Parts: sequence; C-alpha cells; structure tokens
Amino acid sequence: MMAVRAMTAGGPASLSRFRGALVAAVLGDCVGGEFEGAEEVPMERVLQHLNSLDETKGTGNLDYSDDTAMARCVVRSILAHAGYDERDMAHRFAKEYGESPDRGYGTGVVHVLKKLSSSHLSDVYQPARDQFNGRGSFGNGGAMRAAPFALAFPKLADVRRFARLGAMLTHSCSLGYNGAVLQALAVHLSLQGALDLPQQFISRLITEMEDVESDDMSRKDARILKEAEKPFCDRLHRVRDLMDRSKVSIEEVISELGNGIAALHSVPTAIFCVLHCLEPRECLPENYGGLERTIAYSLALGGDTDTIACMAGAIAGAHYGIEAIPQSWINCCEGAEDADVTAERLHVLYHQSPRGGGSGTEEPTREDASKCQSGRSNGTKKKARTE
Ligand code: R7I
Ligand code: MG
Repeated sequence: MMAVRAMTAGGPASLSRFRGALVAAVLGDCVGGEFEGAEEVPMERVLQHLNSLDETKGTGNLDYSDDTAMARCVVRSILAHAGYDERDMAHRFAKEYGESPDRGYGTGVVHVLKKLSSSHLSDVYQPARDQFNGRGSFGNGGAMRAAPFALAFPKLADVRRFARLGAMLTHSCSLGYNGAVLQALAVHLSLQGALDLPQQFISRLITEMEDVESDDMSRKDARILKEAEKPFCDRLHRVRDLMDRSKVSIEEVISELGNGIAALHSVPTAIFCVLHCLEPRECLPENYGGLERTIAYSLALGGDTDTIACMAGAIAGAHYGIEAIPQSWINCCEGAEDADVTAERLHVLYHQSPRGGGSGTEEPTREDASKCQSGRSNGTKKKARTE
C-alpha cells in the first residue's frame, strides 16, 4: 500500500484531528446502532442508512449507546482532574449508568457498575476483578472508551499506562484491557500523522503490542483462553497480511479478525477498517472520502457494529480531521456537538502537558492501581479544574 496523505487534518496533534477523533467516535456509535448484532449487512443497506442521514433534518435523532456514555465519563473525569483519577472515573461510570441504564451495556459489566456506585468501596478495581469467576471480562467495553486517553496524554508511555488502568475499572482480563491499550495507541499514532505511512503504522503497533503482551498476566490469560501466545500481536500480523492483498472479501475479514464483542475480535478489526479504507474501494461510493468509507465499511461487517465503527471512527477521525465529517451526519447524532466542544478542551490540556521523557516501553504493573490513588501520579502536573 502506498503512502496516503490526509489533505485537511493539519499537522500532528492539530485541533482538527482532536475534533475529528472524538466526533467520529460518536458518529460510529450512533449510526452503527442500526445494525448491531446483524449477521449479514449488505453494503446497499448501509448506504441507504447513511444517505438517509443527509435527508433527515432532525437534530440528534440517533441516540448514542454505552460506548459514548462511558467515553463522555472518561473525558469529563480527565478534564476535571487534568489527568487520571480512578475514584472519580469509577464514580462517573456508576452515576451515568444509574441515570441512564438503557444504553445497551454488556450484560456482565452492569454488575460492576452497580458495585461501583457504593460509597464504601475501598478498591475501585475490585468489582472488575470479581467478574467471570475472578478472571475479569475480555469484552471490548474498555477499548470502546479508550480514545480520550490518547487525546489527553502526549507521551506514549502515559497513553499505555492510563488506557490500561481506565479499562481495568471494568475489564480486568488482559484480553480486555490490552485491547484498550491497542485502541488508544492506534489513536495516538494516528493523531501524530502516522497513517500517512500505513505499513509503518501497523509495524509500530505490532512492536508496541509485543511489549504490552509480554507480561506474565497476559501470557497466562492467553494460555488459559487457548489463544496465541501474544493474541493481539497475532491479530495485527493478520491485519498486515490482509492489507497486502489486492482483494479481500468481507467474509474473509470476519473469519480472520472477527466482528464480536470481545476486544480481541473487534479492536484489530476496527484498525483494519481504517487501513483498508485509506484508498477508494470498489464497493464504496466514489464521492465518499476516507472517513465516510471507514464508517460505511465498519457497518458492513455486521456484528458489534456500533462499537467497531466507534473505534474505527476515533482512529480515522484523528487522521482525516473534523473537515472530513459531513455536517449532516453530525446533525443527526446525539452527543456529536458536545464531543466537538470537549475535544477543544482536551486539545488545550494535551498541549499544556509536559512533553518528552516517555520511552514508550514503560510497563505498568498491578501496583499502579494503588500508586494512582487520589490521582497523585496522574501524568500531568496541572491544577484541577472544575466541571
Ligand atoms: O465489554 P462490555 O462492556 O461490552 C461489550 C459490548 C460493547 O459493544 C457494548 O457496547 C455492549 O453492546 O456490549 O461488556 P461485558 O459484559 O464486560 O462483556 C460483554 C460480554 O462478553 C459478556 O456479557 C459475556 O457474554 C462476554 N464475556 C465473557 N464470557 C465468558 N468469559 C466477557 N468476558 C468473558 C469471560 O471471561
Ligand atoms: Mg457496543
């Protein structure tokens, strides 16, 4: 695949990229809801659905789901504390669920969210650890809300560390939180313009995940769940193989990468959607730009469409920028305008954060949980702001 340059997004970490990432994630979630759980989604139906957005004049008539509800909590918590504060984030997740429980949460995670609402909880990571007989969830619920970590912390090592901790509030299986790390790293690299060189982008992700998946817990979980030694690396190699092929069918993508609710079966898939749609594709309208292609293609895979489109949207939005998103799509989606406003605030925070020093190889440990109490090692040194 050749180098593909984004025309409008501006330089690395530009405001346009921040707005694009957060708004396109909401769009993916909202427009993806139509096909959630469908086994087969003909592209014709996807295009009909997307065309109807152009005709609809109504504002915010497509509701967002738990993906956006939880991402908004992540964003608001980071902005309020100018960094990561696990108690505050956990509290916001629980409060949001209590106020609006019908957003389509996973059936397992609701038990965690109910326990997190208790004011007597001494360890906010414990309810997640109790899931699924003590192994924790491997669902994609941590990954679907991971993009804001890439928009808050400029250093790759911080993105890795806080995306992981933020996911562990609900997903304590390594196949859950490592998926969140991968999604946040993909957004981080895209924000820097790394998708201009797709081969280097995927190689860099593989290198990072080699390290992320090298710890004892990741190896143990992979063994117990009978996955490859380093499951996400294995999938990313498959993504690279698929990228190298001139023609790939939807069926092949699903059988190689998956389209389900496990992080392993959806985060690499979302990354592939973005990479595949960097170039025009026969099955997609000629007048579509790269971001529209990415969303349309994600929906055509069926399965967990809203979450896959949400994750692909965040990565693609960070590449193409806000100008690539049709205004008519934004008008139709609940929470899109709000995402645009908070993206600006994240952009300010990101550029205020101390730079440099991150080796990108720092491996966070389980002890991070206690070290981070009260948000003391939150990766930034700014004064807390009020929300
Ligand atoms: O991961 P999660 O927050 O949500 C997953 C998806 C997202 O698309 C959401 O938008 C929502 O639509 O669902 O929710 P969890 O409840 O943690 O995990 C989702 C499902 O994955 C669970 O209900 C289980 O069916 C399955 N699952 C597991 N099954 C067996 N053993 C997750 N972890 C395990 C496990 O360890
Ligand atoms: Mg979902």
